[in-house]
Amino acid sequence: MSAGAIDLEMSLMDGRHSCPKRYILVTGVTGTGKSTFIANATGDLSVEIGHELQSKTAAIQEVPLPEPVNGFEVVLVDMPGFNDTYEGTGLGLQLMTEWLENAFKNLKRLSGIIYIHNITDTRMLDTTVHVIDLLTAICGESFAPNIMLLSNMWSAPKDDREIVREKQLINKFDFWGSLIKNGARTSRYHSHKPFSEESKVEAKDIIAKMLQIPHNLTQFQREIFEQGKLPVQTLACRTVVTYLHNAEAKLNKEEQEATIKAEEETSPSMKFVFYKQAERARREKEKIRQEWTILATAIRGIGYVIAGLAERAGQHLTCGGILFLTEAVVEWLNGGDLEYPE
Ligand SMILES: Nc1nc2c(ncn2[C@@H]2O[C@H](COP(=O)(O)OP(=O)(O)OP(=O)(O)O)[C@@H](O)[C@H]2O)c(=O)[nH]1
Ligand SMILES: [Mg+2]
Repeated sequence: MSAGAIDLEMSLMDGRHSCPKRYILVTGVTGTGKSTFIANATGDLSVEIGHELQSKTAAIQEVPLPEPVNGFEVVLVDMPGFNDTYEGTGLGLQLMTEWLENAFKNLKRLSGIIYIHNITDTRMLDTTVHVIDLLTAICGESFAPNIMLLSNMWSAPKDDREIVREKQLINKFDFWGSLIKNGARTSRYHSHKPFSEESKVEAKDIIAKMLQIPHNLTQFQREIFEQGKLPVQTLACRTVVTYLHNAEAKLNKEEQEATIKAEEETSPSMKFVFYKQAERARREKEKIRQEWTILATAIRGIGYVIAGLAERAGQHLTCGGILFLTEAVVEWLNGGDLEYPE
């Protein structure tokens, strides 16, 4: 943004604020240290930090920094973490997209998104890859320079395996590679001592780097407000729908295979093991159904699409179970033959 634009923005202020305001979203998989980063940066002791396995932040919280950074008043937005499984995917999408819609309407200027990754994680889970896909879908290519991929929880003394992992994150296209190719930046956060001066200075340096880039609109905001799409028609929603659909198809296969093995097995102990596997797949599928319910009620337009498709196909579609229904939704979202229900 030009100096003139900043001057204009400042002249429009209501006097309560002495400098322009910028928002920075902090997101990532649950438990990676989003709230800790925000608490360290702001010194706000009321930010809830989780020390148990369960996700801690359940709602979005906006936390202002006590003093300006590089001439900007900064508000950090604590996002609930995406879970290690598909649980919470619908809610995560709902909260983030609702915040982005409201931000656009209320002229909240988004400087960028900090995506936190725990460098001690030894494996990239499907969910972690999905969260990056979703972030990419929400942001789009033109917002990539506003993304900071931040690794934290670095060991002291240095552990070479973490450096190797960082290289993989950067180089693999499915991980951070494609975002970096489009201009996303990376940084490390070492903060070993929560609320120490050192961790505060480090967090502020990262925030200052975010503020060097002009504020921007995400792809989701452009799709809704510039292209007039419904949330259900956005790339973000399509990404989640396809993810849930694929996860459900995989579990269906697992359940069927385990059931067949259990029936064919002669050893009672192995029979038991296979029945347990089938049971686990059924329970996981139940969680996906709950995510569908959340999406159907939360994402404007999706309930309408599902109801319309079900009505057009009549009993046939609904009798086949949710998988068949989601196949129809996925096909519709991906521009298949099915037309938008009348
Ligand atoms: N060693 C180390 N521990 C950290 C760091 N950041 C966070 N933690 C610990 O990680 C745990 C989870 O931290 P939170 O900040 O609550 O994580 P979150 O990402 O906000 O979690 P959700 O809100 O559940 O998504 C806490 O026990 C923190 O003390 C870090 O940089 N280094
Ligand atoms: Mg949190």
